[in-house]
Amino acid sequence: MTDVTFDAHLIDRLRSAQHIVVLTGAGMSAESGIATFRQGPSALWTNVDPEEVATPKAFGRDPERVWRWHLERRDSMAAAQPNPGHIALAELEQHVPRLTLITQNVDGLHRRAGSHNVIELHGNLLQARCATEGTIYDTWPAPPPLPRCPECNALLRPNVVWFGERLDSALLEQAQAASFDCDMLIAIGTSGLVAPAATFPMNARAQRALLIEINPEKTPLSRHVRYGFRQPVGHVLPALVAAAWPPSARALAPLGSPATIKT
Ligand code: BV8
Repeated sequence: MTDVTFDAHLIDRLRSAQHIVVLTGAGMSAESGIATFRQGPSALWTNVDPEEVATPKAFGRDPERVWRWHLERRDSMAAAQPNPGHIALAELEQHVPRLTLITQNVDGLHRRAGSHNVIELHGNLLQARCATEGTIYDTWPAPPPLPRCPECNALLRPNVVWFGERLDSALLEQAQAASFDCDMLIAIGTSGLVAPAATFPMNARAQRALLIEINPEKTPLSRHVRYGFRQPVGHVLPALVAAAWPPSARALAPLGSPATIKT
């Protein structure tokens, strides 16, 4: 992988940012061994139709199949570890006055890496929710064949947002407000195809925030960003944070000096 270089303007903007929004998608967790949705032979939607496993209708039609598909992903997420990209984001949060991390991912890895201000826009697959009362459970009885709510005996469902389902309105409002307020938005590991998450970078652009994308592939967002890094997040983000806030006790290089990190 080639060295990553960052120009002085980007480093200055990062160091002086007052509110950074970070939007992450499945690519953020790819280096933790968790499958993405749309890219390559192991991509989830290459091997199953989302209409069969990721909609309320699918759950009504065949809850056992929906649970089997989700439990397989949940087990891989529970076994996964945060990667250097997750860890760099947690470090970035410590350096800036305010960082809002909006994730489409349901693997819980941002919080496990130490990020605090995390909006889990599409829920958390390590939790289950009562399909009737909405009570959320961090643990639940193994599906015998289907897990049921200990309170009301209704079916439990994975605590994620399926296609065609509304997002939690409070989380959505929080994410939208952040995207209109930030002075920088970094989109990481998302194909930018799913609404309403895909609208946040455009909100940021509308109020002249600096747009950055970290994704080995181009996306519909790519033509709008000021800086596009076509490499894996685990390679780019730790280098970017180290370039802006060198880990040694050395005094920070004077503002305006370029930084190249050998990685
Ligand atoms: C709603 C559940 C309204 C959790 C998910 C027609 C046009 C436009 C919109 C629609 C439409 N028809 C329907 C809609 C709305 C629909 C939608 O947007 N559909 C799309 C597909 C067209 N949206 C919804 O249904 C949402 N709800 O709108 O409700 C409503 C109003 C009133 C009443 C009722 C309803 C709900 C959307 C949430 C769906 N749930 N997941 C889970 O199980 O995971 S979506 C799923 O795909 C993910 O959660 C994620 O959000 C989404 C996008 O995937 P990405 O995260 O971007 O992942 P992907 O694989 O696509 O891309 C990965 C990227 O990473 C790639 O670019 C790759 O290059 C890159 N990468 C790989 N490795 C790395 C890397 N990058 C960096 N480093 C690496 N190492």
